[in-house]
Amino acid sequence: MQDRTYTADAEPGDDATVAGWVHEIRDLGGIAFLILRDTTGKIQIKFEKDEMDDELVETGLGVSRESVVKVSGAVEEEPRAPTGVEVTPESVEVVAPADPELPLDPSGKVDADISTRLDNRTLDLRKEEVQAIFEIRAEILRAVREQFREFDCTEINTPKIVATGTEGGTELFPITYFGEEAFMNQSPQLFKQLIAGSNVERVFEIGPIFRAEEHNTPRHLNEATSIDFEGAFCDESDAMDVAEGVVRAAYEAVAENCSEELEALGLEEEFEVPEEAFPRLSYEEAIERINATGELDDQLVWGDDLPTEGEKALGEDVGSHYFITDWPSEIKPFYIQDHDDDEQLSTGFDLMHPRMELVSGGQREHRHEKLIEGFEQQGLDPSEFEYYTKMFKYGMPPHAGFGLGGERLVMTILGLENIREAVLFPRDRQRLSP
Ligand code: ATP
Ligand code: AMO
Repeated sequence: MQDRTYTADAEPGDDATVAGWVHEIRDLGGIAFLILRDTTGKIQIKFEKDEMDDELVETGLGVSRESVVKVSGAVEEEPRAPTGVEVTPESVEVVAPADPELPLDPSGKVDADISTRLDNRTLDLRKEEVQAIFEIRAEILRAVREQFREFDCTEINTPKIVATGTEGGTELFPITYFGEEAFMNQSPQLFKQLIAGSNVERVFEIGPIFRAEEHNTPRHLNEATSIDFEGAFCDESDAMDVAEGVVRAAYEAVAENCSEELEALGLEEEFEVPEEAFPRLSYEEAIERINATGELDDQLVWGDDLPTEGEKALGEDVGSHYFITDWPSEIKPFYIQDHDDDEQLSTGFDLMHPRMELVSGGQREHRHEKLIEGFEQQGLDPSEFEYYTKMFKYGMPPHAGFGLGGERLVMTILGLENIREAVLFPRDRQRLSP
């Protein structure tokens, strides 16, 4: 908008036009204040009833909360104003009135449940602390991109409409593609491998994944943002180094560039960048340590997947991010390579935050024959994946990679209770709009 000054830039001595939402009107009798809010903050507009044009006062004080107004006037220093300055208006224009009945109170004085908030995201985002989450999310994604570039990776975009699934454990969303059965992609897994096997070698992607998981938990979405890495001539240990580097870069960027947002969230004191290297525990050590906590009713035995309560107990025991390596081959997908000296043991790893899993990855099976065997062992028909497997006949280097859940990263960095807080318009079993 022309001729508009952000509230944060309005300096004493300026003649400014500010525009934004009516945050609050405080009428003290002879004097009244309209607090106007925009993306940069708030500013006080002063109305002295006896000294100002009646129509101007009526417009300025008669407007409903959350209406959009445009105010022109002189900016003056005023120590009693919340930001130390105030505007004495010469004109007030109501640009867009708001219905006095609001479904949600953006001033935050009245709490709203998550469902009401998600139904009215525009109003919800007018709250400073909600906006802060999404500013921080944007900063995290910027830092992650930059870190991948420092790791010599090329950003790629792979299709989201696909012919086959890859992540056996979760369900697919089917769609019809010109009369043929197709699916929403669960992971860029096969595509990122196909590109790592070209001269591009090191790639990353930040994009949506779709999983028809029927459970309703605070840490699962049906549409999530996956941060994927794949690198040729890498092994699982290299992939773990990249995952750790990317997660650390995200924390560092928040500490460096988001102090105002952390303050809005009340986290400025407690926020910490992880200092120590993330320890690497083998799966075997992990189950021993979980069993030793005594938190589970039934002891875990080799081959069990880790139950949520087990992950929680281990997270409390370790007290920081940590990796779990050397998982049993049978609970990792076909594309993960086994160790040469022990076929029961895979190169798969997870990176855990004390609260939950953040990353899965591993070294990939790059030998054509072994890959075909892996499909068969997992009950998949390799002929359906020929577009993928055939490239393993034309010079496929050893390679490794991982997938990091973007919302889980934001959620764990900020200590959010519910993953839906980290997505503007979450998709879950109950929610398809907005
Ligand atoms: P992946 O599915 O790739 O292994 P993930 O992080 O999604 O990664 P988990 O979070 O371990 O995997 O997903 C399965 C877990 O979800 C199980 O450990 C199970 O205990 C838990 N779970 C499933 N349904 C529910 C539910 N209704 N409430 C709480 N936890 C659940
Ligand atoms: P995985 O299935 O473990 O691995 O997914 C990787 C990471 O993505 C996040 N994630 C989710 N976040 C929110 N809601 C969901 N429903 C959801 N599902 C997954 C988690 C998880 O750790 N192809 C492999 C990765 C690889 O090996 O490169 C994969 O998709 O943070």
